Amino acid sequence: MKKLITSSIAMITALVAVSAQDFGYQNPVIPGFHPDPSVCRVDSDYYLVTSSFEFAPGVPLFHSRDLINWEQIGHCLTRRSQLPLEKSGSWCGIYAPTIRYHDGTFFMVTTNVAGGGNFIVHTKDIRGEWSEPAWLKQEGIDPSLFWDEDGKCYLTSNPNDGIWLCEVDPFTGELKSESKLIWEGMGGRYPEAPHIYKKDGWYYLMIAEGGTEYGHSETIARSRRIDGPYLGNPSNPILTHYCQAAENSPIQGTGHADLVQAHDGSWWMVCLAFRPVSGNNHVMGRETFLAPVTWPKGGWPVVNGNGTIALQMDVPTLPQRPFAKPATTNEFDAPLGYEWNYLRNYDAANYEVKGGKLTLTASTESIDAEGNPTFVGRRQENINFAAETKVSLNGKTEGDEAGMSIYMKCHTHYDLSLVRRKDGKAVVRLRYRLGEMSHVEKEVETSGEGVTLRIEGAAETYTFSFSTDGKKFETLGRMNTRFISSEAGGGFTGAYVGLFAQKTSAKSKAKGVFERFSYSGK
Ligand code: 6LW
Repeated sequence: MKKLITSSIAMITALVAVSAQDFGYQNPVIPGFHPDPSVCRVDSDYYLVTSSFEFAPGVPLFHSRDLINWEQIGHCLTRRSQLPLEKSGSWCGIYAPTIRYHDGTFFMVTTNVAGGGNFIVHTKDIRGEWSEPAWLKQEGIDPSLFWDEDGKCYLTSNPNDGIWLCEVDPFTGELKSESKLIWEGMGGRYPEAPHIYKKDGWYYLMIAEGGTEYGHSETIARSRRIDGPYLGNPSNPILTHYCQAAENSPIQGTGHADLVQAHDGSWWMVCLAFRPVSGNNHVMGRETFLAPVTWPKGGWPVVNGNGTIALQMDVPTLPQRPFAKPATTNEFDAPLGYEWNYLRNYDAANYEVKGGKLTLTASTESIDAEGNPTFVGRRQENINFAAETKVSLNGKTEGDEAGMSIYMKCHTHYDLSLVRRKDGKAVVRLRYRLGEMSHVEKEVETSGEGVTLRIEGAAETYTFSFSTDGKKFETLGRMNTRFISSEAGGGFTGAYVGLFAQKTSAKSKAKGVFERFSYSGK
């Protein structure tokens, strides 16, 4: 009897310990275009970075206290000297970063493809500015850093379709040893995203294979010496949705992962994946997901039991510590938050937030080209959402334009805008740019003053409508999500809801005046 009572008490205690707050979470943990996540821990604080390609500032930086709830606290690359993006389209610019903390300093290593290659920046103040780049001579993408117990720092990246290692000075970028090929993976194409971890006397080398698409997977090897030989895990891959168990999963393309040991000793993995919306198409780019990992002493890590993940994760978690939810409406009464991004080497003088208005000075560089248009946008984070803004077109020259766009990349976007026509009239216009095709779907005459534009997103379509009194909306058209998907348009990025202003005449002084902006996921 005594035994029964004792075990009942133990059971109740266990149930209380795993309270609602320590169990279950929703994937993706960072929704919207946030690929190539890398994570590090400082005591019970976690920091995560993702890639940013042609967008500026570069490398979004997040903070969490439970690995589930993330708050953006800035960007690592905020200055032109750290982020030359003149040649960057959505296949180029800033690729996969790695973040690490060593001896009181944070390090972030990444690649500027077509803009100088691999480099490291560092800071002691995670909420402050990062250093100037220390450029690295080892090529390949997806650089990562690892400090061994003797204090030596090692760089890995993937030149020539293999994982190469060398010793590096993380402050100067000087390579202190010859680069050595240490693993070529399990035979999947594109061995990349290497990270080294040390545990129980083994060096573990985890990489991604298969490319960032449906065959994406995560594999792992280990060695007693940092420079190999590395032997693959017989149970590879440790994460993939390219398998029968995940054939019908709403999550696909899992891979490009990083591991972290939490402050309670548990292991976790962050990885990228995408959510196909209509058939085999995804529009939000690759997003950041979280999975629990069991890693027995002397053994191999196992990701969420069977190497797959779900949207609803019914697993024990760290004590959950959410942040306040961001407001859905921006009244433009404060500087734009970190969720707003610009394109390439944007001209800051073209953007003004003042007196409840965002004023965009139109540029002759159009959002259809890989230049520096006047564009500022935030990510589409939900399959179903509504975005709204009120805009006036301040310009009387033919070709003046200001509006809101579903922007995937310069050759892939749907635009709902106010445009000044040749006859001097202002119209609200729905247009698409899809590859070589540019087409005006519909135009309706308006005053060009105080027009509310609305875009609603759903799995299959975007619906574009406008209102002149803010109450009665007229639908201009519906566009298929499929045509702007990564599968159709290419590129490494994901959909933004963007505000823009452009002009065709250099003499025009056109501006787009936006009075508020709202985005809400459904
Ligand atoms: C990333 C690499 C990848 O650097 O895509 O195919 C690149 N996988 O790991 C851009 O995200």
